[in-house]
Amino acid sequence: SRLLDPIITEEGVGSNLKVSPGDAASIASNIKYHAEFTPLFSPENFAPSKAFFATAQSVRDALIVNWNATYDHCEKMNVKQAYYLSMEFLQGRALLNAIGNLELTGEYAEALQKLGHTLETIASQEPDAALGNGGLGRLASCFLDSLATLNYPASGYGLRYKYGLFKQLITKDGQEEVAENWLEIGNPWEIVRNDIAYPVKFFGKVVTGSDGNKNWIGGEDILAVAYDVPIPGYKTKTTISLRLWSTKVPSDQLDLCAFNAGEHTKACQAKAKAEKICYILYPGDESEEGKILRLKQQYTLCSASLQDIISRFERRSGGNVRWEELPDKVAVQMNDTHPTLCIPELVRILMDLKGLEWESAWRITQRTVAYTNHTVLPEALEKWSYDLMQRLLPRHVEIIEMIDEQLIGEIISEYGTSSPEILKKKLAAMRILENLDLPASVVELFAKQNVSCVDETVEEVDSIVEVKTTEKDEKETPKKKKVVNKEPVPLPPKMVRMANLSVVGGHAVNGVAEIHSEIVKGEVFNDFFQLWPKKFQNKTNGVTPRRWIHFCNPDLSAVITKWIGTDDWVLKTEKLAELQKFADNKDLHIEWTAAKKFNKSKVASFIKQRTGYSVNPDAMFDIQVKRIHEYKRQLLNILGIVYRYKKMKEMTAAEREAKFVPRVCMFGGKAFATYVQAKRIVKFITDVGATINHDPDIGDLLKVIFVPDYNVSVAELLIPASELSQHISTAGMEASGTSNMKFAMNGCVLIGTLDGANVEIRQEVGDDNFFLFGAQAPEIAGLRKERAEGKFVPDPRFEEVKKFVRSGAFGAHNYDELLGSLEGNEGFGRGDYFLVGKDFPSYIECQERVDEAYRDQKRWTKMSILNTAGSYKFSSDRTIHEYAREIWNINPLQIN
Ligand code: HBZ
Repeated sequence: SRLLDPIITEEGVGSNLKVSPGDAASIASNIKYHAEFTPLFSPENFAPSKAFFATAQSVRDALIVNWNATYDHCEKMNVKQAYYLSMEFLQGRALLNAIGNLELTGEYAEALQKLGHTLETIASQEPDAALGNGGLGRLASCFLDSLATLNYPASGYGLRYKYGLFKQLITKDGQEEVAENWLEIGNPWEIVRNDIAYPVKFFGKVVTGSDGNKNWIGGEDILAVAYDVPIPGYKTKTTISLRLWSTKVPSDQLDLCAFNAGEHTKACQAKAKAEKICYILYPGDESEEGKILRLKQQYTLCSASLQDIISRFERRSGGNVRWEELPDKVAVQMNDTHPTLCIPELVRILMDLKGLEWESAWRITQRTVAYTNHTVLPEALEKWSYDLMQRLLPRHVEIIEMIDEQLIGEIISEYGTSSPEILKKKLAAMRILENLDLPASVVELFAKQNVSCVDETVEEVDSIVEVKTTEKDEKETPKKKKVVNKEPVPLPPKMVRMANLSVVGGHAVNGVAEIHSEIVKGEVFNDFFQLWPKKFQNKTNGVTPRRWIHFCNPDLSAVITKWIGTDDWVLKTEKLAELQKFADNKDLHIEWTAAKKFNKSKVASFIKQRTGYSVNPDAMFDIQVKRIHEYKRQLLNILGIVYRYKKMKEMTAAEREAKFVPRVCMFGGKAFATYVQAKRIVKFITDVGATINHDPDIGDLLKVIFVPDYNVSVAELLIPASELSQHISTAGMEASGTSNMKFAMNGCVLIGTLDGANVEIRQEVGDDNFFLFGAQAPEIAGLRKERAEGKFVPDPRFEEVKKFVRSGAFGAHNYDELLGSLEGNEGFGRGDYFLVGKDFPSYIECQERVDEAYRDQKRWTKMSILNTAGSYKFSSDRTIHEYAREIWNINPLQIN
């Protein structure tokens, strides 16, 4: 078995310098060795970028030993293993994390010093691995860190995108996107495994053999090749794998005749087609081509990973494969619906390739797979066109039809046929296939009872059309609008509902914070919850305390360790609670504020260098960093700032200084490239900043900074320096949020709504240490209705702010479309779906309470300490233990 999976590297073979031993001198010589023996690099050419590469390779040597040992041990023990399937892993940089986990930070710093560099400069050379969009991808990366640290037998599967998330430039027009070629200098962490490659098919057709077996033939064939990345645990040998698939054409498919005849483009067509699958993270999917590409990506991930998992299972079964035991050895976790094709793919492999009957294939699949939901926004629940999917994956659609039929049977047996109207509603809500004919038996049943099979709500004269809240974006909340449609009503499109398929095909479904899991049960999947209440669980998200406090905030970590008396808290975060008893201690206050101040000064220099603005590190650092989205309400934040600015302008200098605490308000985050309204918000923030930051009346009292190109590395810098952070989504819309946890851990006080994990954070840190405002989730539907009926009376301060913006205070730009989103339904009005106007008064009043609290630095420092002390629940170690026990049924496996 050693030959099949373990990692054999070329560089180290036969060299006694292969593995970094623990002291600085040998580390330095190992780094030099790599610099010398890597093409293009030499010890003479020891510029920082080369030094980074050689350093990373020397770290990788050390990791490989543990990596192989971990793999061998799992192979030998043949225990149940978890596989985390995700289209996104937002890894960020790896160097400091790896040497920190190996406990070699000091030694590496010293070694690099001997070579004329600082560890900090060398680490900053590493490009961020940004194979994700935001919270969902970063959660996957935190989970890998915890899995390795806690010695769980597990690994991650994803795609190796050549271009990750775009680089964001901020120009006078707002956000501009530029492709980020993160692999340009090569990736020292990955190992290409040409020995591990699986065929993946698209299109083609299904034929039934003489034995009755289904064969999927023809179409396009590609190969998925494994690239392995080591994930070291903290203070443990366990080093697990992140296996990323890259696509290529099978070698026999180069059209040699065409090539030799000079038709080079034609000859390379198949190659280009195969390779483009892994070209970019989240290709735009408005066009048909874009949709096909995204679906190809999803299927590649599912198919290659499952083939890999199955072949490992077969190998470890040693010639005695008992398929019923697959769920005793394998747990597959689907990170949202993007890997849902795992379900029909596993059924296909079991039935068509391994010869199982439908019943057992289906039972095994259900016991193996589980699904995590990350959103309640209905428009983000993935659906695919049935016709498109049937073309691309004809056999999978047949299997999905079988699953749908089985589900229909279960619904009928649960609800009976005595109330056909209820049954009809249940079928419409729960079926996987939307707008597809019911099986003949059900049609007959309804016919007998005189119930129409057609959904009358769609047949009514006025058809319902979906009006997107912005011109293009798919992911936004559509508003239903009635329009008179004289044309014959087109047939509603046939769709495959991936979320329903995930709920039906998985044995567990979980939300990512308590409030979110309740909404999942009570609203999003309520019909399924009624049918299978035991399937539904909550797993509140968490973040790794290694990256998100210990490594990114070494100064505060040292203070914590000193006061708790041990650095155990990095693994046992419940020990952070011990800080509570020192929350009033003067000496701790001095050390705590000094650490924060140091981090703030670093951020001030960074801001100067990135934006040209000078900010005062003594001002309050108020930060909102996250994807730009209307529901996250960056607009509420910036309008609050505009209100503050207007009030300042109306006062004398003395009044201003007496009333307001100096603040640096920072924003960061990327808008989806086609999300027009989000891009308008970015532009507006930068316009407001350009005015305020140059206003001599205001000086250091208020600065507004948009930090360009927010990513994991920028977060690692900003979060430790933050004092107030904003998590102000419309209640009920943010599934969890995870940056809120990182901020709290780093002693930042939160201002927020009762949404996502804010609810639990507030519970843990205490009501007095959290600034709460805004409408609550159960009120939201009623408030929207009130607005739609024209009954909402906006606060005069909200009207005042909009008027001020429209008066040209921030330039002559026309903000009608932006501000219209917050107003009625006429003209640019879009009805303020996210209730910015409703929450505005309570938000600005809450901000006044923030100022008051900050003025009392003793009180503020205490709040800061109590946030760190109360954040222990939000370690991803806790989350992973819960998944392991309650969903995966796996146990830690310590290697010696
Ligand atoms: O997942 C986020 C949630 O918004 C956030 O509340 C939660 O904390 C986090 C982790 O559970 N969701 C995302 O980040 N979602 C995506 O990035 C996404 C990506 C591709 C899609 C849809 C959503 O097609």
